[in-house]
Amino acid sequence: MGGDDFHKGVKPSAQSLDGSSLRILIVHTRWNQEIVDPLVTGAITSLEQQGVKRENIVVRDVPGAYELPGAAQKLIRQSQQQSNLVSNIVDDLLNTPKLNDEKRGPFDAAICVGVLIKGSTMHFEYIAEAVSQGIMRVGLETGVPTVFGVLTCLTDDQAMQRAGIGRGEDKGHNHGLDWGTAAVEMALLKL
Ligand code: DLZ
Repeated sequence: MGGDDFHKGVKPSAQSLDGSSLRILIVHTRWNQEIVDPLVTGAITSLEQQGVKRENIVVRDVPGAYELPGAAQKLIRQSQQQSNLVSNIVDDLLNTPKLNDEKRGPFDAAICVGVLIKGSTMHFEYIAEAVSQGIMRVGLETGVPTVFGVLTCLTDDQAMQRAGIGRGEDKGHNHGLDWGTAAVEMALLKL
């Protein structure tokens, strides 16, 4: 490990990823929004690179990271109660304008995006623990892969580097790009 051939971070999947049939949820925080925004943009960019149509990416925001698991679970459950067929019939009856390829129905994956930055109290530890456990539970309990897109950083600079907006010459790497790819890979996972 650590030699020239060491690949830091995630290696691309050997599986070919075609996200063109997928519907993806992104829930992000408004806390630390200057850092969250590029992460969300990164996630959307990589979803689109894997073929997900922009109209099938639903983006919602919540106040802070603590709210991410509850919001993701609520929106996923709502989507699981929507049927493509019924929504289409209702849309037709109400004459609701609809984008061409827009899908309805259950989300195939979700991405929770937030940035926790350690302060001088224990708040960070409590929120980070609750949010990471909460997001894991959402995925397992709903059966919808839910990506942990939450940075847990000790400084602003660490967070900015991981959003690709570092202050120095090296802007770092936007982890949102990896989260979009992870969502598509997990949504398409099968035997
Ligand atoms: C309260 C709080 C603090 C101190 N720090 C952050 C943070 O760094 N990132 C974040 O997303 N949210 C933070 N919050 C807000 C909590 O996540 C939550 O929104 C409030 O405690 C209300 O439940």
